[in-house]
Amino acid sequence: MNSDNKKIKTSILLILIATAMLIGVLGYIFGLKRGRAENTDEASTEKTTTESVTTADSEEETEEITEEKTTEEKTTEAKKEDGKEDKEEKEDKEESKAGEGAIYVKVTSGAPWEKDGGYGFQCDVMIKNDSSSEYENWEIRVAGFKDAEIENIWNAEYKIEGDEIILTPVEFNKRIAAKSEYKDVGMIVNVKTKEDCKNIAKGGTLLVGGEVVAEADAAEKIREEKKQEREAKREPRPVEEGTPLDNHGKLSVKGTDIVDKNGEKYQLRGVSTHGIAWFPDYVNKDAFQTLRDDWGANMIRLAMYTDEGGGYCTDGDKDKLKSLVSDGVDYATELGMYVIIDWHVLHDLNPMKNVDEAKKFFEEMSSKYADNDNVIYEICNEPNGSTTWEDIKEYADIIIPIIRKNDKDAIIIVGTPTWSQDVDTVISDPVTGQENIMYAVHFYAATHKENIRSKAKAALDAGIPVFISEFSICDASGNGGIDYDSADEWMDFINENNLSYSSWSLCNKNETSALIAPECSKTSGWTDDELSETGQWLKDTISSK
Ligand code: IDC
Repeated sequence: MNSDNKKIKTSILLILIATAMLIGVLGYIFGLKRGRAENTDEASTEKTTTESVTTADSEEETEEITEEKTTEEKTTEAKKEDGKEDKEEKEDKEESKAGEGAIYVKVTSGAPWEKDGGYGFQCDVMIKNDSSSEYENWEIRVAGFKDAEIENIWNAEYKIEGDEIILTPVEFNKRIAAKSEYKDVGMIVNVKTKEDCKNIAKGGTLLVGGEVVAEADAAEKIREEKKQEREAKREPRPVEEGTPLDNHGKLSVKGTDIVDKNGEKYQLRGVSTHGIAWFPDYVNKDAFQTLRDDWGANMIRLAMYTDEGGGYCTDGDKDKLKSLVSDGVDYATELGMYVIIDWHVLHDLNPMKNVDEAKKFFEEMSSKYADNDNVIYEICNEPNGSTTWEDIKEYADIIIPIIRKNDKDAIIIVGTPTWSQDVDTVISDPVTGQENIMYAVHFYAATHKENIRSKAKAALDAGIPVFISEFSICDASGNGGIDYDSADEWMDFINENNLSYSSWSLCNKNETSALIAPECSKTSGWTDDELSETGQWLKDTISSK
């Protein structure tokens, strides 16, 4: 019995020990699990931040992130001072830094081609993972596919659900590794109408495990939103019966306004050619007619470079250039449009450099067009370099009397220093003893903003008439991104002050300011799809109030 009791006691003891050990082990495992769970929470917080970076349309979100960094930087600095920055903390910091990147998805669709009575286009999808997290089992949803046919697809599986196509990985791209990029997912899509092309594949959403982690390329979305905003607030300009010239006749300057033959305020809204030496094909009657009838433009500016390669005062063919100007004026006249003859000073910096050629040119032009009510002379596009208003005025005082000898009252636009940005320099010393003189302000909305508007405002307040004879909505190089907000601010300013404007430039050069899409070779009769993004914006802008 005794030995039995001993056995029982030993067994109980063993059971107790085992239970204690089990509790210990369970506790450990549970603790580990909790730790993991907390880590997962951290990871998902990190993902949310990543997402907000990705979809950050609002400046606030971006600012928040910058602020976080600053605090982190500050803490690091303080730690450095204390000499406390140990290895572990350093690792932590590196890890969170690495985690700051975002995951992006971009959906682009190429220009459509005609096919079997419908249209085909290529759609490319790119995923870029700048973060330190790895993603698995992704899917991308892209809208507009209800009636689309997928002719061919590469590096993804697909199914169409409702209006969306759902793209999922094939074997090799299941895992999106940290700091990686997949840009070889794409497809050939067939649709029935041009309208379908407009509504398909405009953005998309990336999901991982059913959760949205990124919205497609924000730029594309913003562009669409802006277009819709414009369309919503757009009040179409009534189509004029008869031509602008028939209705408004000879223009003159009254105060800071252009007024028409009836003394009513009038606004010229037009398009500038690129250099006519380089893009002569756009000087054609059909092109001007398209701009008049489809866009509602009432003016064309003929830009003739003076000092660049092919320019009038360098190696350009003077007769050919003059006959292009003459053709341009004729087409505008036949169509009842106003026309600016622009002596496109740029590389010459100071208009005095080629003043002798300018004298001959404007003598010839003004005697030829003395009786035209629609011709406007722009005597120096953009003086720049160290050219001062005094230099320009010296030039204007030579050229204006030459024009006036023949053409008593045409509007003459005088350029201003610093690429026609410094119109405020005119205030203290404008051209005197002459009527119908205006001063150029040029802007490129992504570069020039309130700093230039305030100069224009100062000039207007001082009674100096301003003409926006050249502008675009990209940056000053004529290229780069479009700044729609700045463009809106400029258009409000322009309309509030009844300023006339013409936009750079009528050509299909592969630069943002070109109004025609680079792949379109037509020189008139463009459909909206054949316009560049700037062209579409300008058309919407001119054709609305
Ligand atoms: C640019 C053209 C570009 C051309 C260049 C030549 O867009 O294709 O190669 O001239 O120098 C201006 C000028 C205008 C510029 C334009 C964009 O009046 O001639 O055109 N710009 O840089 N002023 C500000 C911008």
